[in-house]
Amino acid sequence: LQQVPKTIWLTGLSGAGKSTLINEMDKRLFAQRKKTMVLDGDNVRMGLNGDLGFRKEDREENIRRVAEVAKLMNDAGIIVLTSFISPFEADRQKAREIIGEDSFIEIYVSTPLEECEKRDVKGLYKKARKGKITDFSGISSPYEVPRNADIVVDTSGKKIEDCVDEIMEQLSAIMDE
Ligand code: GGZ
Repeated sequence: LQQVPKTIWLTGLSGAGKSTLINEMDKRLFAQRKKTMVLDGDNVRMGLNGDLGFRKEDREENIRRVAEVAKLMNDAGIIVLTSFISPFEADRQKAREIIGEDSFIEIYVSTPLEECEKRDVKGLYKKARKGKITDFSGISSPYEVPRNADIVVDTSGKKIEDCVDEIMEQLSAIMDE
């Protein structure tokens, strides 16, 4: 019997390492001949969710649409990897309900704010501190720490390959259950 494909849902602050992790995970799954799709701000907020910003209601709608798309893709046999801050517990819970409890795997990328802000790859934290960007997660908008995460990973001071080794090991245990 073919197992139902999962959605692997990454949540965490901007700069926590979600996209880097997910792209490496995608490569590993591809090497295992798995059919995958990555959903992230770059391919979703530009198109499908181009009408949405970063107010609470916009994030809620962002996450709801992503969850609906992930569900459709899972139904088509594709493993979905998502990389969104998804800062609100209620929105993540709703995504879990849409996708289905048995298909939803939540990974909390727990890299602390101080480390994300130190990295500040895109200079967004600096702008947020100056008030040039409003509603910025961790600064001027909340990030609610996940209570139901299946896997937790902090990327501070670690090689990405090592983080992904850990994740893949835990994932295969969960997916073989
Ligand atoms: C948070 C923002 C904001 C605000 C722009 N708050 O590091 P990035 O740049 O590439 O990832 C962040 C991305 C967050 O979009 P998500 O769709 O993941 O957010 S959510 O799940 O909460 O809907 C950041 C950029 O967009 N960005 N303004 N105000 N991140």
